[in-house]
Amino acid sequence: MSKEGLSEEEYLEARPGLVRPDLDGRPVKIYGWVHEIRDLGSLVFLLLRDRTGLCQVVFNRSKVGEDVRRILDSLTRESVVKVYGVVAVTPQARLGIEMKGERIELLARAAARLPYEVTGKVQASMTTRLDHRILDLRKPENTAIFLIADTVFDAIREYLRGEGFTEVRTPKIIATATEGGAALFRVDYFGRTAYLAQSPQLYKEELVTVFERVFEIGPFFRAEASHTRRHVSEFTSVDIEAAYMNYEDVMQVLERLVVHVFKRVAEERRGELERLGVNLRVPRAPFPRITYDAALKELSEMGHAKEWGGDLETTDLRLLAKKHTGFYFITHFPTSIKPFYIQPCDSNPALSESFDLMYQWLELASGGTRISDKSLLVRRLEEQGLNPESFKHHTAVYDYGMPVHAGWGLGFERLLMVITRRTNIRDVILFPRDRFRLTP
Ligand code: AMO
Repeated sequence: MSKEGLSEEEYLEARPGLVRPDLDGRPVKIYGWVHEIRDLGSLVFLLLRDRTGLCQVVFNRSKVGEDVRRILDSLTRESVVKVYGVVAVTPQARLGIEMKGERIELLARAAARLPYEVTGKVQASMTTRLDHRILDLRKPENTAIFLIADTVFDAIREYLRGEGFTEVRTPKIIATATEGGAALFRVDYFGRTAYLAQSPQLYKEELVTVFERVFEIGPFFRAEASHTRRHVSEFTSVDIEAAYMNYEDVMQVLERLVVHVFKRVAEERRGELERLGVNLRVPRAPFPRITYDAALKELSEMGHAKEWGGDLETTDLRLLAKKHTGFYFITHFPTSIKPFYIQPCDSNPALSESFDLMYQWLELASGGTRISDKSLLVRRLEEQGLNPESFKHHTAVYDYGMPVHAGWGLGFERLLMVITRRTNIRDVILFPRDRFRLTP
């Protein structure tokens, strides 16, 4: 049956990835980018793409008008078109379904020669991919990563709000370092030296004296000299801080949050996970916990004895990951390798009420109970060679009623790497910034 002559309203508005068998026989109209063109002379196959996925449209040259043929003859990949046609379940087609094209409108023409192959038929290096990131992001599997990210953001907010946390924004231009001075970016701030914030640490602690439970999802900056697959200069941190909680309480918030995020992604992003070839298994809380001391013992049993007191290096973590294949916590790090604000254990002040959340060998988060006693905080600043005077605005808050509190910072992109099974953090950042990359 020819559908020619149908009015605009008679075509159902559809999306390329949502042209499904239930629409069989229906006249539909879709917008999309031209992903591929296969011209067989009498038949022209277009693959149209938008964020929902791909749809094949087949035009029979002998059955369409001269205006349609003219557009098809000069069509370029990545042009934006609107296509009208009838859905047909077609078992022999790659996607099992296609549209029999009737009309096409050219909405935006793309250049005939593009600097990058969106179909992914040509393997591209990470450098080439990032140089042409907008085109790279159009690859269906890359689009899928960021659709999943959108759900992760939403699930994090939903979970934390449900637990009584208030979302806050803290300054990104600051006067003093919180996580150690080496990794700071300097900014010329009207003739004074300022820095880009590495973490909302001190602000989030201060804010528990107002809101009790706060969280922030925001960009933070680290002048990382090391060029690795898990470090960038600008990353997104999910931070929480809660009054009347200790490290164990906030570890529970963290593991439940991770489970909630995985559940929502598994439920709502099935198509995107499929595009990525990921079979997402929702982890179960509680996650295993091992102490720093136990980790050293495990390492020693693996023939890799380590002196007590040093940080766990990548080689150590890779060894631990042989045994710890999912999420797990490492707790009670030596106080000396933790930031000044972390609470030493009462029973043994050489150890601290601290933890890292790990996935295999990747560190995802760190946190702990914070010092809530002013004199101890000042002493810890001094012990770490920091000048308490530079922190006077912060330490003053401890004179205004500072409850016990705890919190953590979770690397959003690292969590996204685990969910999407990407091994390079640059894959999960729209426009990554690292030591060698400032554009695009
Ligand atoms: P930390 O410095 O461990 O802790 O950072 C917290 C988490 O942020 C992520 N992260 C990074 N991700 C990508 N690139 C980087 N350069 C980078 N640096 C850190 C990691 C890391 O586990 N204030 C404390 C948190 C707290 O105690 O609340 C802090 O910033 O996933």
